[in-house]
Amino acid sequence: MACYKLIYFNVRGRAELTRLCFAAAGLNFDDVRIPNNEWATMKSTTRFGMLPVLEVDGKKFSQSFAMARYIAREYGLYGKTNIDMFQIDEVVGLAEDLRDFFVKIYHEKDEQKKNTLRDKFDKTDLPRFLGYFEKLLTDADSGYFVGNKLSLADLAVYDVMEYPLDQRSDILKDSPKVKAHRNRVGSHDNIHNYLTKRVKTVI
Ligand SMILES: N[C@@H](CCC(=O)N[C@@H](CS)C(=O)NCC(=O)O)C(=O)O
Repeated sequence: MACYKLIYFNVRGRAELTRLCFAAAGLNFDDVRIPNNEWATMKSTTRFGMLPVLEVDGKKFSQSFAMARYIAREYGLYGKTNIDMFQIDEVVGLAEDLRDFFVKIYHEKDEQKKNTLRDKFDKTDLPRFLGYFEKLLTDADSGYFVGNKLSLADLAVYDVMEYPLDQRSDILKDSPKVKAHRNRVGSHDNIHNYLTKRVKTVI
């Protein structure tokens, strides 16, 4: 078994999907969280000046989706066929499209623009994507996005819904399949175990 060290800031952000892959696979990994005030001195020591960095047996890798996919492939979370992988990537991409909307809101400094974006997110963007997720789960008809077992796709949707749900806990009231899916993923033994111990952060 390889030795894994995942280095990121003390947020879910771009590292959480990989953390969830480790959790789902029941793997131990060194979850290193760099305090913001240490980053300036550390930045130049990383290959691309960014986090997350994943060390596999001491060898360093970058790019959050490359690492999540690597772990997913290693531990059976990436389907069986190329078409499964295609579908998984499609869902992961969709989840990231949704994330782009709220990341923009999170970073907006102008309060008025922030409120306008938030309103659009609540009334248009989020319902639109929940509709897509609902339809995908209906078509898959297995309780999972692709095939009949947990994959990177399920973890990506679980992860992307965290921030919107923290903002408003009732957003899944008209999305029964997404809600049931969320409960299914969250009650997966290894994931449940990880979530109960996870450090609580805003993003
Ligand atoms: N495409 C990269 C983007 C990484 C990235 O933007 N990391 C940000 C944190 S989310 C970062 O390191 N920011 C600090 C900096 O650029 O100095 C990935 O997905 O890993």
